[in-house]
Amino acid sequence: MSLLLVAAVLCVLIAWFKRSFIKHPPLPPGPPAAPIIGHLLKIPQDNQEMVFYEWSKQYGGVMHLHVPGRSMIILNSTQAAVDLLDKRSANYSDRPNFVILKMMGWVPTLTFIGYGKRFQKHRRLLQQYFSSSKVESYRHIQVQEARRLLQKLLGTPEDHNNHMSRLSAAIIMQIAYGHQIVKDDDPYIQIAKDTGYALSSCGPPGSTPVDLLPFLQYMPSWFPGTYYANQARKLHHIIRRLHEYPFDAVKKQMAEGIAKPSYLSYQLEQLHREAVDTHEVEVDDIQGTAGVIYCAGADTTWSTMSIFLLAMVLHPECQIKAQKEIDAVIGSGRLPEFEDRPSMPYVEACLQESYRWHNAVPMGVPHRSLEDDIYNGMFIPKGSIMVANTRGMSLDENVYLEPTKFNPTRYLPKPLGNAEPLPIAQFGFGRRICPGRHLADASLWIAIASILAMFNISKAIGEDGQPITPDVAFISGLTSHPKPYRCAIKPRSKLAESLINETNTSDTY
Ligand code: HEM
Ligand SMILES: *[C@@H]1O[C@H](CO)[C@@H](O)[C@H](O)[C@H]1NC(C)=O
Ligand SMILES: *[C@@H]1O[C@H](CO)[C@@H](O)[C@H](O)[C@H]1NC(C)=O
Ligand SMILES: *[C@@H]1O[C@H](CO)[C@@H](O)[C@H](O)[C@H]1NC(C)=O
Ligand SMILES: *[C@@H]1O[C@H](CO)[C@@H](O)[C@H](O)[C@H]1NC(C)=O
Ligand SMILES: CC(=O)N[C@H]1CO[C@H](CO)[C@@H](O)[C@@H]1O
Repeated sequence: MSLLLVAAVLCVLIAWFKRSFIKHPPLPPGPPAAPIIGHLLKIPQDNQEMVFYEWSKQYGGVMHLHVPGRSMIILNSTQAAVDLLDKRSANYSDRPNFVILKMMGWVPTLTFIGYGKRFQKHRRLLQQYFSSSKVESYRHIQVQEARRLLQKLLGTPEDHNNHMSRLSAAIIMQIAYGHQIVKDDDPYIQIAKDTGYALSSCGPPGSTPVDLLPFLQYMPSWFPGTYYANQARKLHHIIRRLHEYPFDAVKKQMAEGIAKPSYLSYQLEQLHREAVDTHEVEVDDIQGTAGVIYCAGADTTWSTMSIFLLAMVLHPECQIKAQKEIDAVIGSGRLPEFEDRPSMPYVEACLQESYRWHNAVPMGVPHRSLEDDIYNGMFIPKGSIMVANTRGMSLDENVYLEPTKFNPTRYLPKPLGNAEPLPIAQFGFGRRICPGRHLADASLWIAIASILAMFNISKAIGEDGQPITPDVAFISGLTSHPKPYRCAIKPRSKLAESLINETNTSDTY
């Protein structure tokens, strides 16, 4: 035991000496570090993105932090992220070793797979199914679910957060597993809840003590620092169920000839076809990619919806402008369709501004560098954890005027607007860029346009008769959600109400 500890300390020391005595250009700047433990105690557990953003004002767009055994490079400028993570993507697309998540049963899950053959295989499977042209063929599902959302918001507006969660999950589950949620005791709802619980009980992804000192995973449960390893073992069955349940269900449906078209049924068919000549794609590749679609897609889309709605509560002037545009384009006798999208630049700007104003994934997912590199005269050591601080990029005053303000007009061409660039960081960078971005973007657009067309969103009225202004506050995590807030959601007119009532949302899928 103590031998292992000594070995670990030695490794850290050797790395430190190597860093200190081998000649190379200077590391990027960063706050003062303590010897050996570096910035370990300075990096906060919560709200890291805002702390990094504040530091970047002093230390610039590329910062270096040092924690035992590794270098962290924090990118606050979009330019630096594009230069490194996009343009030199081949050397920046590895991932850190997510020890805890892997122990929990997230194997093989694209988000956590290192750069290599398996990474490429999973990217290919997902990119094919979620390419921008392929995604157009899922539009009927998104339209249907957006309309169901309208009906739910009409019925129980105070439950808006659940309705938005359901919209995101329902779209994903139909596309990934061919499953339509009808009842509240649906097993998929339980799986989704359990997965959410498991993810929120396993510590900060990639930076628990066990992630930093992987030998801890082999220590007994009484050993200090092993808490999350024990959690991971305890929650393992939940994550395996997420992977196995849909897979087994679809396989059974296929055998009975009643499977609906879905990612799983498509890949299973391919598996049978390809099995004859190649064994390249295996069962756990299919389970892993099908699992990651739900996990990477549902929560992120939901959070972005919730950010949009919060912005609308706080900015009635934007809402009125968007509604005027919608009325001018589609009138009041029908609901928005995807074909209307190009005719509505302001609604588009509202969606883009929701991506920028607050980010569902405020620090992206860390990459890891594969080679020593030099950028603008700064040394970036091989194996650095690369953090693209999306939040910092959204708040960059060199790019966005009054960046904390929700102001869709900023994107419109001059003289109407300020011709500021659309945000790009929200979906990540390079070979790791979110493969679900086209799907997410379309789900969000149709939901947002439909809500704006039919409802007025405003502050809820409190018991004292005064409007309640919701806090702009977030729950931190890999995916960050607005803290639950109240608001009023009312149909814009009797006509709107009957239009929602009369929409046929029975199963057309
Ligand atoms: C608004 C919704 C979404 C946001 C904000 C979002 C954001 C992100 C971000 C920031 C990353 C990390 C990129 C990087 O490492 O540079 C990512 C990765 C990923 N996303 Fe999304 N995403 C969303 C929706 C979706 C959807 C709907 C799907 C599924 C169809 C999906 C599947 C994935 C997968 C599989 C990865 C891992 C990619 C890899 O490691 O190579 N995401 N997403
Ligand atoms: C990756 O790193 C290697 C070795 O340093 C270098 O030769 C190569 O040009 C780099 N590739 C990119 C895309 O930067
Ligand atoms: C919706 O909002 C608009 C603009 O604020 C207002 O004129 C209209 O009366 C509202 N409609 C309802 C039904 O509250
Ligand atoms: C819409 O349906 C609800 C509930 O079924 C009903 O109370 C309401 O009167 C209907 N509104 C219109 C305009 O049809
Ligand atoms: C609703 O749509 C379904 C499927 O297209 C159809 O079978 C059903 O008759 C429709 N219901 C109404 C009331 O139009
Ligand atoms: C918000 C902030 O401080 N942004 C900085 C990010 O980095 C660039 C340099 O690339 C600085 O100019 C910004 O001020």
